[in-house]
Amino acid sequence: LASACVSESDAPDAADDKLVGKGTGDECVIDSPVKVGLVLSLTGGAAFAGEYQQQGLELGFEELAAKEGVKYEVITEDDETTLDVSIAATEKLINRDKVSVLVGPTLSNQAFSTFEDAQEAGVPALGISTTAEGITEIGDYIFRDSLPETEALAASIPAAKDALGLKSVAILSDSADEFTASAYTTMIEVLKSEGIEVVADEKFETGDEDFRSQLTKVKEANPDAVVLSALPGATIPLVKQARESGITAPMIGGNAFNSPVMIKNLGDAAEGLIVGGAWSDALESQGNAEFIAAYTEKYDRAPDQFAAQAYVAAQLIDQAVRADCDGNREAIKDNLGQIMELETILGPLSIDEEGEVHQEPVVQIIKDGKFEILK
Ligand code: 1QQ
Repeated sequence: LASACVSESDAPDAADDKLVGKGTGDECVIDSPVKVGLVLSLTGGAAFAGEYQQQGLELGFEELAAKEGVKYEVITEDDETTLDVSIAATEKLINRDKVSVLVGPTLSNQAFSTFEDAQEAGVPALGISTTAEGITEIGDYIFRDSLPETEALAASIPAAKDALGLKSVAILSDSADEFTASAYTTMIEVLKSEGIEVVADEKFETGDEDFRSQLTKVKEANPDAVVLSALPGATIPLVKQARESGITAPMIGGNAFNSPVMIKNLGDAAEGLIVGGAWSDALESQGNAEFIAAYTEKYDRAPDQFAAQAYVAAQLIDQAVRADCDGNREAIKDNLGQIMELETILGPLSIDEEGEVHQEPVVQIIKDGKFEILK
């Protein structure tokens, strides 16, 4: 039985012939533009990341437009940080626009549904910020260039342990979101293997605004640090209320912390926050300085990790298209799973046949209002 709202289009690769070109690699020439569909949270709770992603992708595809031979038509949909809208946007891009490849959605929470639909329709989908465990297991059409939380936390928690001499922590986690719930499971595993005791383990739900009852328990437990699994909507009031209630312990966060939005909104309360991630402006990776300069010039603000991962997505798609000089869904799917040690602004990056990304994590700490590399 076909899924309720997404069925494979009657002529999935209607423009097949036109999307197969002559030559390979840099000499590749494809006559029709390759259609790329973006599903991003441009409004709502995850817009803190979605806006940076849109700009990173725009810059990436703009630079590709200057290269000969392959043109891209980018179609952008805002999923409003809502599951229903994300599903409908994905369906439109697949069936109406007949895109060759999807990028996004912003949140794992949406991806666990929309990637199922992409898989069923046979459309390759590239996650750029979806970090939950199990994303790429959805199927062979699903890829990501976003370092999974299992890797990021496996780097950040030991680094925090070394830097702070951690023996005990309190965990505060959002149990309603797929990404934060998944990250929670990883945190428990990593803390256990590091021999760090969990002295308080408190839950809340996406949208909660008052964390005082949980924070009272955290304060009583007197941990060496607080580990947080939350989206920014909760993180900002939560960290503020923690500091107001007299909790001074350092905080360790997940992928949602890799954002200047945290620093802007938390001010002094952001100091000392530790987070593992995929990118830093201090990373001496190939092209990073040029990327930062071009982005800052164009958008009048510095890029963040979400912009960097989005920018790399354009490069990965171009690599996959040019590999066989073929802009169709099947060719992109086959070649995205064979990216080997590509030099990117995230450092050397590979994507394996399972669609999983491999790269070095970076652990950062917020000091004097700026991200600094801890490890
Ligand atoms: C996910 C995430 C979010 C924090 C991205 C904005 O990592 O949902 O997987």
